[in-house]
Amino acid sequence: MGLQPQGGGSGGQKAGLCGRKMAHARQIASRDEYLLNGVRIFSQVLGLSAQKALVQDLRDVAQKAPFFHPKTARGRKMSVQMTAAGHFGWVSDGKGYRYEPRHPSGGAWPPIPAALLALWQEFCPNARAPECCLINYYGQGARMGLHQDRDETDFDQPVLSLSLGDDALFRVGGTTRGGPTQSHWLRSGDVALLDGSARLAYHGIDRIRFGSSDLLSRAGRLNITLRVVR
Ligand code: MD3
Ligand code: FE
Repeated sequence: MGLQPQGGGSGGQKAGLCGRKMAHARQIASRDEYLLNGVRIFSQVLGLSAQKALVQDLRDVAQKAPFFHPKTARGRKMSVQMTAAGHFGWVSDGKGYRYEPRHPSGGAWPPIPAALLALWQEFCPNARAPECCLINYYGQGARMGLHQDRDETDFDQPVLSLSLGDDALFRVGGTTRGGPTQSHWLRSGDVALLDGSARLAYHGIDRIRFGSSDLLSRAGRLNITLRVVR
């Protein structure tokens, strides 16, 4: 699979909700690659059986390291639930945002599932090994506001994202707040690669089409991000 943008296709504006103009991602290959403000999206990388196997791996992770609701900087509960695998997980509590070698309950995080390490090898062959596999769960009404990921040390290392379960409206802007954004529906099995200048792009999840997929036993969406954090 070619990882370089392949050109072609033209940008377009479509009327979004409330008649507002919504900028859509530019399709950069015949069918399966999109570019949103430098974020590359590879659609349908994982087939159904690979997705099902991964969901089981993630269930095993969540059994050892249960999901929790992190707190926002203002001390409110985030709507997204999180857990992690690998040497570090991301935690957010009264002491702020940071990567920690232990789950809030005190135990080490479980190892990163092998299938995810293989995906990292395929998409990020020149990067260091991932040290964190962050797992986000979006239930009904959960969303994630526009933010940058800056708690890692080396922004030259990529972040790889995998979507599982319900469709999600993903939004990407530039590296400063308030600029134009582009949106794209992520589906189960899609991969997003965040590297280069896009590594520090503002991004978020506006909404979930709750119940759109039956991959998970309860409706909702899982997003997996693999990260180098030190
Ligand atoms: C663009 N997660 O965990 S994944 C996050 O779908 C996060 O759960 C969203 O934003 C989710 O921090 C979006 C795609 C993603 C992940 C990391 C990025 C896009 C990114 C880092 C830099 C730029
Ligand atoms: Fe993020």
